[in-house]
Amino acid sequence: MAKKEDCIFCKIANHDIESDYVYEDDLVCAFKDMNPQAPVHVLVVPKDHYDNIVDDVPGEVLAAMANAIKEVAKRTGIDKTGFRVIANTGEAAGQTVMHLHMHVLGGKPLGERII
Ligand code: IU
Repeated sequence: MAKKEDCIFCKIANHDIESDYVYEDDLVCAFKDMNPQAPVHVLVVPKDHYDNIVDDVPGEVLAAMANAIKEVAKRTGIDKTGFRVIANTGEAAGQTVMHLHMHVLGGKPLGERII
């Protein structure tokens, strides 16, 4: 599998650093954000390294991420109450960790929409 040296999410996704995991399969894992912005704030990341969604991400990895979002929603109960999925892409959009990840946020009213 393609890992990137010194990438914190590569380390978390492959258990070189342990985290609070919510879901895992062969291609992706989901763990709790260390600085939660909502009662449920989980990050879904691929185990292989991709900088972001503009990178050459295989369809099966994108499908696994979509399935992981659904599993996270079911396991945390936000499938019933509603949630938001965000992928900050590139520095101008506020991406701070350059390993593809999707934020799954829920468990409270999420306030203003930007679209
Ligand atoms: P961003 O979209 O790249 O800004 O999101 C990065 C997120 O990763 C942010 O919400 C951090 O709190 C979170 N995070 C984390 O959960 N664990 C870490 O070790 C690091 C960042 I570094």
